[in-house]
Amino acid sequence: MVTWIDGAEHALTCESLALLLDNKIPAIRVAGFASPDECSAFSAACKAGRVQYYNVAERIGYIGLAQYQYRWNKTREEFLADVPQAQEDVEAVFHAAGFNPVQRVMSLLRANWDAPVDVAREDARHYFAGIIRSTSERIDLHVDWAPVNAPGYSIAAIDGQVGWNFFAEELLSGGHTTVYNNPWYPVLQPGEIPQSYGLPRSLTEGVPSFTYQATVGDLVIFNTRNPHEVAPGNASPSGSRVSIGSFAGRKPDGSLVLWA
Ligand SMILES: O=C(O)CCC(=O)C(=O)O
Ligand SMILES: [Fe+2]
Repeated sequence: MVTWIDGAEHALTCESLALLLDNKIPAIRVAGFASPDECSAFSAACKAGRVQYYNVAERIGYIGLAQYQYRWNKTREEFLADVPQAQEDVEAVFHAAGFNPVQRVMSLLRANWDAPVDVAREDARHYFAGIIRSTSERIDLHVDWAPVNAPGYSIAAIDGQVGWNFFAEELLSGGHTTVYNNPWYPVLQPGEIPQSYGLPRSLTEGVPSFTYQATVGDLVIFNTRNPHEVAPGNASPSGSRVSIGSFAGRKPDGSLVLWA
């Protein structure tokens, strides 16, 4: 059982990123990742973009795609075929906003990692990285762990997974994220991909937790193999919690691959 060595947010360094991938610290924050002007431009561009909705009870808007939407009913081929459209949809937002948060994150990671950092690939074909989300609803308790969620994909061959999110707009209240230090080791049935969303509270009982605020302009990174959830909140009439994020997994050769 890996335990956090402290309960603090850390600055981004090569050392802190390795500690986070090994689940030894709860989170990394890059304060002031984007300026206030960039945040308002990004948020406005998101709201004007091609927003879709997940098929979960809560109304969570998104632009782009998530690999885990394909895990049960769709093939890897269908996933890869949908990547260009998703890329087009987020690039329209980046263009309207005047900046590309995914490129900025990749530059930051490259400056703080000793091995290659790139978008994940399946042979020569790229995954999609950088899903935009807009909601004031809760995001239920879940884990994101590709070795279990994405068998048969190249991203399954990782030994650590973190997720980054940049927050372009925050709620008036609520909207904080809680991460529970209880890395996921589900009991697996052969050939079955288990449910990883709406997980039981037994996974969080008596478990150390860490809560972060989705502060505008900041980038926050945490280990997504831990169960985590986002609290609902109150938005102003046209307000929302607007974020963009992806996962980063560490391959056995030490390189980092990004996907959403
Ligand atoms: O929006 C957040 O704070 C976390 C979202 C999430 O579940 C993730 O990045 O894996
Ligand atoms: Fe997540």
